[in-house]
Amino acid sequence: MSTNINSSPRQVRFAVACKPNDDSIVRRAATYPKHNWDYDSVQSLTSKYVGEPYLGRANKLKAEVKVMLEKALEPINQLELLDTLQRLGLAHHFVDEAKNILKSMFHDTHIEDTETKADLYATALEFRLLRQHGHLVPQEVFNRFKDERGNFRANVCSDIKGMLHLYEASYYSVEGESILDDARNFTSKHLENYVKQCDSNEYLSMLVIHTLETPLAWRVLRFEASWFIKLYESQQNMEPILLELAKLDFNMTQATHQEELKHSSSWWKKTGLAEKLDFVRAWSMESFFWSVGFKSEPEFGYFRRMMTKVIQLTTVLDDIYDVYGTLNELELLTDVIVRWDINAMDQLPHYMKLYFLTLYNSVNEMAYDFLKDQGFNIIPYLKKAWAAVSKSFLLEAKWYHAGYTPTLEEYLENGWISITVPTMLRHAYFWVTNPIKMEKLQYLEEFPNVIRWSCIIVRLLDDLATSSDEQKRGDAPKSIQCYMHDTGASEEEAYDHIRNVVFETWKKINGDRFSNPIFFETHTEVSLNIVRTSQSTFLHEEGYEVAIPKAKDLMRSILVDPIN
Ligand code: 0FV
Ligand code: MN
Ligand code: MN
Ligand code: MN
Ligand code: MN
Repeated sequence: MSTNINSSPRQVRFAVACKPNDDSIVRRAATYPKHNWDYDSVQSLTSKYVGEPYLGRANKLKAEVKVMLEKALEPINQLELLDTLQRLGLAHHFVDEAKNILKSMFHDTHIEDTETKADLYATALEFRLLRQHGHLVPQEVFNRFKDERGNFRANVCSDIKGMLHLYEASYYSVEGESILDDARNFTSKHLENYVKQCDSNEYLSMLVIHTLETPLAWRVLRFEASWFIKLYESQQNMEPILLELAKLDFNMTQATHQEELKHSSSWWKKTGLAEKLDFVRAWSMESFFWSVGFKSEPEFGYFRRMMTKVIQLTTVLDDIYDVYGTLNELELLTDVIVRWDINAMDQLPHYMKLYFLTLYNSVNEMAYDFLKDQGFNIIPYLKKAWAAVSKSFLLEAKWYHAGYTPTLEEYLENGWISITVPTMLRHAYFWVTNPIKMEKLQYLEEFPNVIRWSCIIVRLLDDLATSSDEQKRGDAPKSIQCYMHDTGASEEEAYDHIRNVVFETWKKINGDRFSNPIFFETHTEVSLNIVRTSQSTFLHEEGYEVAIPKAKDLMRSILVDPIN
């Protein structure tokens, strides 16, 4: 079959319609590792942590924790409590309390207050929590720990706990903050040395190792909880009330997730796409797991069930464009998706018909739910999301077939869409907002910076993790290759450059925290959690072979095993 990109859609359509099962077509193949979560074991998941008396007990414990927060004697005790609640996965139950405590702390402590006696640990912890909640504490609070020449003092190095918290704090930097850049370089060097000679079974060493792997600012708190609860339990001065609440809350939430997962896995099985399109990544359990990373609280079950469909359907679509489809077929599919027209479907090859009708039915059903609940037709918005992602996929396919390497800038203009995050976020708005607001919808349609930056980071992380496999299999050049082509840099330099762009883009996001009111809205939180889900789970630079076994363990701990 010819792959002339200039043929008119009508001619192409005719050619394909006449030869729906042309065996002479040479197709690429991808060897994605299999995941093997079998349907029956997913369906048989059960948990006892449902309903009373667990609910009653959890509410009682929550009330006790509120009293603890009020009664904490010193600011440092309050800060530690807030930090622990976060890591135990409980922060979302105490949002108002945290807000009030930190607000009054920000008014009390002062910037010019160089007389403060707070040590590095307390200063860094306060700095991190205040910044996280949108209070712009100046980086200069760390000048006290430097000597006249501007270097961190030698005695600081022996304070591992302080160093650890300074390192975590440095991930809240905005562009141009050199004190925090220095702090990160300085602490990471020392902490890495410390790790080489420490006892890796001790509480503090375990925290350091964990943090160097991924800082807290880049972690999904729900995923952090399963790890931290066990560590917390081993600590001498742990608070039994917190431990009990953390376990209970974790297990109750897991029970809710399990029921949703069963729905998602039934939906996927019913589509039949895994058997009919055997070249695709059938990752419905992973898709569900990612949706947990995006928003994990029990009351967002509808969000997760629908988001799973969106993720699984974009993944299949991506495989059609990157692996299986011929350019002619892809032009046809793009045309049908853009038109969102069931009548145009007959012109597609059989496998694309199966895909398109699944997509069409699934998305229209979501729109129907919304019409029923909020009386507003969102099909125009949803179909636009699918049109945009298909067009971005098609452009990459054209680049591949033409052997064309875009500039990094040209690549990213398209790549932030082809990573599929904008499609997810366009749907997400309707599932986390009730009632929706037209002005906000209009505003989000333009993709405000903080959202666009999130998409760019996920694209770059994906390229760092997957582009070497993609280039071997045959795929359009990704950011690494574009940068090498632009600048003549080596592969290693290109990886470094892209990692650095990720870092700088996070700084831009951090900057918005202090100036943009949308920062603390649920939709933006989802957007940042998409970045964190990518960062702390499936995108490993060593590729899927490393990422998948690791993710599998994490998935078990979040979705399958309760904490005893
Ligand atoms: C990326 O696939 C990937 F793993 C997908 C589609 C899932 C997205 C999930 C999240 C953002 C949480 P691949 O590397 O094939 O994508 P590209 O765009 O490089 O083809
Ligand atoms: Mn909870
Ligand atoms: Mn792909
Ligand atoms: Mn792709
Ligand atoms: Mn990729």
